[in-house]
Amino acid sequence: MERTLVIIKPNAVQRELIGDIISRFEKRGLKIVAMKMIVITPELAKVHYQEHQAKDFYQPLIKFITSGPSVVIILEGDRAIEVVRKMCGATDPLDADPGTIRGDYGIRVRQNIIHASDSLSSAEREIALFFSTPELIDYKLAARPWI
Ligand code: IDP
Ligand code: MG
Repeated sequence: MERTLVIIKPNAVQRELIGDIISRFEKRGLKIVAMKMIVITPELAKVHYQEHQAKDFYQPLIKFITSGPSVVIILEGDRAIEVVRKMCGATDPLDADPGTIRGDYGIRVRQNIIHASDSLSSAEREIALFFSTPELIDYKLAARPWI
């Protein structure tokens, strides 16, 4: 069972898409292990997006991701990292297939609605960055065997 980190970005919160996005993950059979609303600090954003430090979109990206509340979620499920990335769609919403989150709600690459971890190592790094161990909730979902 894998875990992945999702961030519902500030523009999706402002557009009142939180419920819709979370609903997609619940319906798919992914389990919410942790969830909170936070305003991401510039310090945290810089570490989270450190791989993009040299890119021309880095500074505007940091400004955007810290511009208002985000919702940060840990999802758990079989091959959760790949499943959630597929549900998000391509990085540029213009390339994202209809039916994906970015393909349905996004139009601009910076404001592409959602972040999802792209590998096992990123997921582990990002989960540790945004959550402390006691924030991860250990519980059973009754419908699990039916997923
Ligand atoms: P990902 O979110 O699909 O993993 P990355 O390449 O890791 O895509 O880029 C991180 C984030 O940086 C994207 O989600 C998007 O918000 C932003 N971004 C990526 N490429 C561009 C660009 O060319 N212009 C502006 N923003 C970009
Ligand atoms: Mg990425």
